[in-house]
Amino acid sequence: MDGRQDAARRGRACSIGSRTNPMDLAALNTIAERLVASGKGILAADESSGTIKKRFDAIGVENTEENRRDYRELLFRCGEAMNGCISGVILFEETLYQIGADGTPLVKLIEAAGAIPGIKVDKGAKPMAGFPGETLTEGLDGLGERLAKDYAQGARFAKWRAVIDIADGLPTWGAVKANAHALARYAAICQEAQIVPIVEPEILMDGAHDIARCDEVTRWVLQTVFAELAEQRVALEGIVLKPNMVICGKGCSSRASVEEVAQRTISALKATVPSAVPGIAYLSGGQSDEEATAHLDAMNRIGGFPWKMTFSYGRALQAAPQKAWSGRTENVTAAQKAFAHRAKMNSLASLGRWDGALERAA
Ligand code: 5MM
Repeated sequence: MDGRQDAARRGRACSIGSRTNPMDLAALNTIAERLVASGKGILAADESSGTIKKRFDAIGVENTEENRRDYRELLFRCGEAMNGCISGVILFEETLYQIGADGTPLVKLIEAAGAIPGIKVDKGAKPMAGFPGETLTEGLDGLGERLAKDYAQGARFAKWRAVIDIADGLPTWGAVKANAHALARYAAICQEAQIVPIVEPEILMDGAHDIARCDEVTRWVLQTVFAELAEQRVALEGIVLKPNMVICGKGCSSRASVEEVAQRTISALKATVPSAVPGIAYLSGGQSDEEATAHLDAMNRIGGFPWKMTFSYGRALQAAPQKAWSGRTENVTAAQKAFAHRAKMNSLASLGRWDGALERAA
């Protein structure tokens, strides 16, 4: 069978193939829509043990289970941020099953604030055999069984992050294709488990590439991801996309304006992301807190796209509260204030109503 016949056969299989599993797409769509509800966005608090160690090292806090619990508990107990601005929280497995200092399961604190608990299910980006300098995200083995337990524990959405690096000769087609395929298999398994998959293909900001190169790679990766999602029969109404913005590499000598980042990101997504997707929730990727907010705000001011556009930030929501907390009980209120401020700023940005003056006033 040649390539064209194979493509035709696949197309037919996709269009006439129907799922035999009892997936409830309307319920998946309801969760996806809630995650991108107006004025709300997602808190990415799913740092794996190695990543949270880096964050704690930076503020002089020992990486113990108790410290991780105390830190995350202070975020989930921050009503000012959680009630009005946060739609869902992505958790590392430990946190989904963790009990707070007073005996309340942390997942109950999130639910009590009206937010949806989610779970990071990938096992990390590992060096990809045969592809020096590139990674493939792993974690598909046993995923269905893990998701059943996570659902019983309260998780209603999941996250899988594929990592794509831009460098000389990178990314390669082999790595883009393999990562997109893994994302699509993950998404199909999640939907079968009645869990909304957040599909996160992250193109890193590391390197000296300019914004045009990021634009080109972002389009290529998103096209490939959506082709794979279609082949794996993932229902787009029941996912949320978590992409990078189209932005210069950190080492690039010329910086793009906020307006250019917003325009290029919108046009790259319009060219590659079907309108059936309910929402886009961006990662911050190492942008400063204020940059991440300004870019989201600029996109929502421009408007004219078919999806909600909001945030799913890790660092851009948490850097300020982590610094304010620094592991001290007496700093909990200050840390919650810092978290509430960033959550409010990003909530306004998701509506295109942020103003830089609000940062200086705070
Ligand atoms: C919060 O960090 C998440 C987990 O990272 P590791 O697997 O490296 O521990 C990460 O996937 C995060 O959700 C995304 O990168 C978005 O976070 P940022 O900080 O880029 O907004």
